Amino acid sequence: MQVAEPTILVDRRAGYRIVTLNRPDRLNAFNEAMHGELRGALDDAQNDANCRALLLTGAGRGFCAGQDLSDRLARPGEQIVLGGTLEAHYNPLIRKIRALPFPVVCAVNGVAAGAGCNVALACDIVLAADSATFIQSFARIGLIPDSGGTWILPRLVGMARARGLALLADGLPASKAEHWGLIWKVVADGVLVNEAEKLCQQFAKAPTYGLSLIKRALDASLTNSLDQQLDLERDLQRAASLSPDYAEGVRAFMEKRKPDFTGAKGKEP
Ligand code: T3D
Repeated sequence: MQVAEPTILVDRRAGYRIVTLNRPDRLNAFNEAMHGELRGALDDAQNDANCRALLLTGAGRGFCAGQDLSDRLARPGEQIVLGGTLEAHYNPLIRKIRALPFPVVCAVNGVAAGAGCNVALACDIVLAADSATFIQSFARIGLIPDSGGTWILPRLVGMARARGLALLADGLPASKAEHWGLIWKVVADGVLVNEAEKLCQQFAKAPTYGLSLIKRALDASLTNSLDQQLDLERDLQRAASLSPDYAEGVRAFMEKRKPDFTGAKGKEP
């Protein structure tokens, strides 16, 4: 009996995990198995108290080409109706990435198309190899940008560019993606994973609980009024100040040494 290749590879490192989408002959397009294995990998990372960052990347020459279209080819007389798969797979995935209580670094190693592009953009820090491209390819097959695309694009690059990307569905080279503010940084192809790992190593020693609150505050700011956001900052800053890392950060500053953060959440006094 032939054993199926895992569609997700997980590499455990000190303080972080590397999760690799592993269907390289399909440019890591999503099928049901990959959704399930990715969900499991993200849950495991969240349940591991020693995991303080996650690096998401793709095997082979692409990052992810979105939905595997070979699973969407209608037979004569059959109609493929979408909506349910977003509810079951893509929407929970995007929500999960945004809610993970540590930074998610995406290393976009090649083409990121369709939902693959929007999964990358849901991550906290997006690094891209010089040769990578970002494509909102949905309109090429009569669909709309999903996996949060219609929400994140205008927020990252403004409405004019969001409309161009979504309606024209042209590939955006990594250098232009950086210039437009779609991603954090472009790096040379050969150093991509190394650079992404350096960030994860930094995050593995960071005040993780505080970083999780930063993620929450920034996400909430996208819909909150200033008044609501000031109230939220008050509440989250209170929570941050209860963490042992805050006391350690101040102590280390006063003692002119590097802080030794545990990443832990604090307790009510
Ligand atoms: O359906 C739902 O559940 C709703 C959710 C939808 C979310 C979505 O993501 S919809 C959008 C789906 N994705 C696409 O439309 C992208 C399709 N792919 C492409 O347009 C191109 O492959 C790329 C622009 C990404 C890259 O082009 P290129 O020329 O570098 O590579 P290629 O030759 O097209 O692809 C290489 C192989 O990967 C090729 O297989 P082969 O000929 O070597 O056997 C190709 O068929 C395969 N591949 C690439 N993308 C997909 C795919 N196979 C299945 N599904 C794909 N999405």
